[in-house]
Amino acid sequence: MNHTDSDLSDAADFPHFPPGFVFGAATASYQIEGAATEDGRGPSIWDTYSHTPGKTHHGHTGDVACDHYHRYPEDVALLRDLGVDSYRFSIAWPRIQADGSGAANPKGLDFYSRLVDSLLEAGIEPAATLYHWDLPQALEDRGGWRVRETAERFAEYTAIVADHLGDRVPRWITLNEPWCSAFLGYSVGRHAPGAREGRGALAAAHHLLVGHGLSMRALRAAGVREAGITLNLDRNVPATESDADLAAVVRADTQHNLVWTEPILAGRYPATEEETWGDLITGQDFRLDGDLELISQPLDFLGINYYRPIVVAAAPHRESDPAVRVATDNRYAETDYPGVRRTAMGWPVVPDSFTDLLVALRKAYGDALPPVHITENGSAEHDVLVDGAVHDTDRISYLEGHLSALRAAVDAGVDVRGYYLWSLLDNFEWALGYDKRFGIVHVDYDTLVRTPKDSYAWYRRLIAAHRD
Ligand code: IFM
Repeated sequence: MNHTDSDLSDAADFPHFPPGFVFGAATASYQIEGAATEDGRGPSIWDTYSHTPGKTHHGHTGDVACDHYHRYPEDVALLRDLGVDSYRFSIAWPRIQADGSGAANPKGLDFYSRLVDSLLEAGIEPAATLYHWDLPQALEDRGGWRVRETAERFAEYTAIVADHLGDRVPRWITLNEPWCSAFLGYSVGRHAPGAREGRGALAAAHHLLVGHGLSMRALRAAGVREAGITLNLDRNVPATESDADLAAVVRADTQHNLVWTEPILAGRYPATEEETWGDLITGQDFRLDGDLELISQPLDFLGINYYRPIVVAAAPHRESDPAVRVATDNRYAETDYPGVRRTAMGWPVVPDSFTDLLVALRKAYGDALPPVHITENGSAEHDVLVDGAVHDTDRISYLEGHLSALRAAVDAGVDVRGYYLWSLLDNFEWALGYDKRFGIVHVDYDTLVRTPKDSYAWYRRLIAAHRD
């Protein structure tokens, strides 16, 4: 360690959580693993997308990433020294089934088996996400999430993995942030597979929900301890109190939040979907009888990823582009949060909105809201590595603010059971490549050397303060 713990704020200042609260750190397969063509891994939509010229920052790909596939023992040692209770990672579907169907690839299963065993040896509970966006390309070639078959294949893949690891992995997450898969992937086109469609994106959203339901069934059949889903829910704030801006917030809430929370938590489609999507959602043929029952089966927990609020303002409607209408309707825009610091992503730092989001969710769903795990929260900052140290005070202050805000939500009656910091390592930030650093451990992408940042020591002390 290149810093002293005494450089950092006192444990008495740390936000405190109830006994049993889970502290964790999170990563995802394509963002850290590398080894993209090794041991029978097939191509995913992110391999295709990142290798397509112009799609990612400087053409970056996940071919090597943090080389976690080979260096996982070092990363598990970092987690052990950090003192986390749990580590959230994702499983790359194309390592298990190269083309998304059929027999399992034993080498792919072995990798996750070794990872899980080494976590357990280090006293860390594994938390596995089954889908963090790396869809086998072969399934995309057959329609991807636009078609129900992908949801059915996802259930088969879930069964294989749960059969193999279900006895050792206590916490399972079906999907990570289906909003990004459906809308960034099939409507805005900024994520793989890079499609720009209207109805296709809405069909993808529905089939992701169906895939979640089928995957939950497979996890139950395998007898896993806890199963849930992770949503990136937005706190949409109106730019003004004008009717137009308030109506834009209703649409933004529908497009980002209600499209998931209504079917999953309440077993219904959003009442505001027609005013939001108009003829794109009416008369659709992808919803089948029984789907809502499947999608709304009870969860053991709801995972929530939260980073920033969004200011929503009515903006001119571009009828000509149904793809954009689906995800954003082009009627809301992110406007400035004056006087607020922004992270390296340009995201405003407003911790109170984290409390507001959680309290509003509890109010909206009452006892139908299952216990919550914050499965991601963190910030990308303009880190500099000097003399073997990264003094990332901005990240520490972001984390301090958001953990205090989380504590306020707990005090307000939201049943929050855990917090997973995003991210353990600097990693491949999707279309932004390696330009944005979210890690509490710095990764030198030339040498792959890991260097814990000051935020790592801060988080370690916070966790230790809960053990006393
Ligand atoms: O890096 C991503 C992660 O894969 C999903 N949630 C948001 C993070 C930061 O953008």
